[in-house]
Order: sequence, then C-alpha cells, then structure tokens
Amino acid sequence: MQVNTIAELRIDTERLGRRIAELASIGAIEGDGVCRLALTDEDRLGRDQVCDWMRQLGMRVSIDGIGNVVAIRAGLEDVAPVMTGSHIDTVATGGRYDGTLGVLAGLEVIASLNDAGITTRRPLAVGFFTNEEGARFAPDMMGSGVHQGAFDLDEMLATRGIDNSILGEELQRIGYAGAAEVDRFRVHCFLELHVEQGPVLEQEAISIGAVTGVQGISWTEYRIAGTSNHAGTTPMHLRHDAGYVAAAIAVEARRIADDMGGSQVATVGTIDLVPNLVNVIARQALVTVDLRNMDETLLQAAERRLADFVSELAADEGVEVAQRKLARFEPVSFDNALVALVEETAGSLGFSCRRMPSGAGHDAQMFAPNSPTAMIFVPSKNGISHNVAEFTSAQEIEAGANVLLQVMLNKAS
Ligand code: HGY
Ligand code: MN
Ligand code: MN
Repeated sequence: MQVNTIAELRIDTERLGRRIAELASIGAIEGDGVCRLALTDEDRLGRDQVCDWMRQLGMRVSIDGIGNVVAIRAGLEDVAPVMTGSHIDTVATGGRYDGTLGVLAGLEVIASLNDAGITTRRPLAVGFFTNEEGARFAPDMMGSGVHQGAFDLDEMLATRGIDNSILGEELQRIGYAGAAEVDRFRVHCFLELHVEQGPVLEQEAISIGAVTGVQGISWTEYRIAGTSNHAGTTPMHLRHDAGYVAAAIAVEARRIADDMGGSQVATVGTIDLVPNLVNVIARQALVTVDLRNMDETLLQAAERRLADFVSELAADEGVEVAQRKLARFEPVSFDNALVALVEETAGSLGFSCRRMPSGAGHDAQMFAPNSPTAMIFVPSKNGISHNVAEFTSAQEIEAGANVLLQVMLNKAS
C-alpha cells in the first residue's frame, strides 16, 4: 500500500519500552543506570544489539570510518532520506534515555511502518553516532561531527582518551571501524527525539518541546604544574600549590556564571591532583571547565574572563598552566519551518508544546549547517540527567515518538 501521511498511525509503546529496557540491560549499573562509555565493550554490545534490530527490520546497515551506524529503509524514490537518530554511548553514570530514546524511537517508527505496510516516497534513515558524550574522548558530538564534515576523521581517530587509549585503536578493537565514507551523507532533513535533561517541560506540565537550537559549548582542560612540598613546614608565601590553583579556578568559574546570569552556566566536572595526599602540596592538577551560553559573544566574554583570571593567578602562585581546548561549539539554530512542523504536529496529536533551546549538546546540531534540522524534547523527571535517576514515563515517551513518527511521515511523503 503506497500512502503518504497516515494521521492515525501510532507507534507500539510496549515494543519501544521493551527495547529501551533491553538496551539498558547492556552496561547496567546500580540504580537503574547505564555505563556504556564510547568504544568500550559495553558500547560494542549495545551497538551489536541495535544493529541486530536494524537488520531484523529489513534495513540496510552501513558503518563509516569513525563507527557511525546508519540504517536505511528504502522509499519509492531513490532521493535524499528523512533521517532520525541520536547516540547509544553514555556518560559513566548515565541514564537509560539520554540518546538511546532517539535511536530506538527511530527504529519504532520503522517497525510501525513495516506493520502498517506503508512505503514512504523518500527513504528513511535511522542512525547512531559514535561518542556523542565526549566523556571518554573529547570533543563530544564527535561521530556526528565527522559524519557531517565538521571534524576531520584522521584527527578524531588519533584522539587520546582520559584512560590514555587511542580512539582509532579502540574502534578497531570493538570491530566498528567501517568502510563507508564520512562527510558524504546528506539528508532531506534530520530530526532527533531526546529527553530534555532539564526541568522546564515538567515544571510547566508540557508534553513536547519544539527545540529551537543548542547553546554554545566551551570545554577547556587546565594542566597546572606547581611544586610538591610538605603541608606542615612550607610557609604560605613560599608555596606553588597546584591544588589551590585548581580549586580557585572552580570557584571563579562559578563566580563568572553567577555574575553573568542569563543562560551562562559553568561546571568543573574533573579535578585530579598529584600526588593527591593529605599532607603533600600538590605538584600537579588537571581541571576541566565546561562553559555554555546561548549567546556566542557572552560565551567568549566568559572564556576571556576565566583565561585572564587563570594567567594572573598562575603568576601570583608561581605555577605553570598549560590549557587545551577540548571542545568548542558555537550556538546553533534549528530550521524554523521544521520547528513549526514539530509544534503543529504535537498540537494535532493533542499534546501541549512549547518552543525552547537546548542546554545540552546533541548530534542534531552537527546536521543543522547542512540540512533542515529540528529536535523533539520530552520531559525529564525532576530535570535530572547524566545521573542514574534519569527518568521519562512511557506515556511521555509515547507522545514524543508519535510526534516523531508523524513529522517523519510528513517530510517523507
Ligand atoms: O555535553 C553535552 O551536552 C552532551 O551530553 N554531550
Ligand atoms: Mn544525549
Ligand atoms: Mn548526554
């Protein structure tokens, strides 16, 4: 049966729920959480499972040079596909919905169309991208960045992880160094369903977020070299204390966010001291700072203020500071017409909906420069994410997946 848009078609919520639970069992950690850091064995097992599902759905699966996996369902015409997808790698203390929901909801769209015997005019594509999180190998959105031409493949394959592993070697080890070319795949449009990972939809009791864009992201690593010395005998004015400088950076990062207000956020997620002993002044500190803002000019101002603070403090304390940019993304705006379609579709399905920006980075932002792109958010309980307590209800997932289904059908007709 060749149909374009079947307004009454709906996804199978139980089947989607089963797949979410099954994938969450791979890399399961205490508290219903998931740990599938990019290119670990857990990530490999998750990849194997999702590729099996893709093949069972009759899709043609391809793997590219950085391990991105894209499955295609043929359309009536051989034209640019309507694509959806996200990531299945997680942070070390992740939840079962971040990224995973977007990939499995995409497969649920395919399964629902298979059940209904519907063939769309355009092909449909569902993908998962390597290392969206950037927690093991920086930067984040790495795979989708290579896929869409923002990052150089060889440079990313040479990336050293926080565990000193090399990305390309890990990719080979897990058997996902694919042959498909990168930066060749262009889509008619790209949609990503994702949990909001923040408190807005829940607080406003709204079912669907029509995401207008993604804020700018700046990750910097500071490697501070001081002098180890005795904690008791060293007079304060003679110290070159790397631990003190690291802690001062964390305090200043917070002060910058508080002073600037608006959408400015600042996070010090890692501080490693050497030798990390109670009675030894640290000779080395490694600290990362994550700054984000919806406005590029303000984000640059925050970066400058922190950089000035660090260089002044380093001179005062007599330490050496080497800084390295781990990730830098300017704010991204999604396609207004596609955002409007998400809004209209949510409304026609009877769901409340509001436009909103994304505080988190997403694979979708890497598609935005090349193709019309938009995202669909569903609520996060208590606004929690990157935490095993991450939760979104089956009913909220059903709403988001049905909006995804209908928007994809609309664009593929
Ligand atoms: O850091 C982020 O915003 C995303 O989770 N990678
Ligand atoms: Mn995510
Ligand atoms: Mn995440």
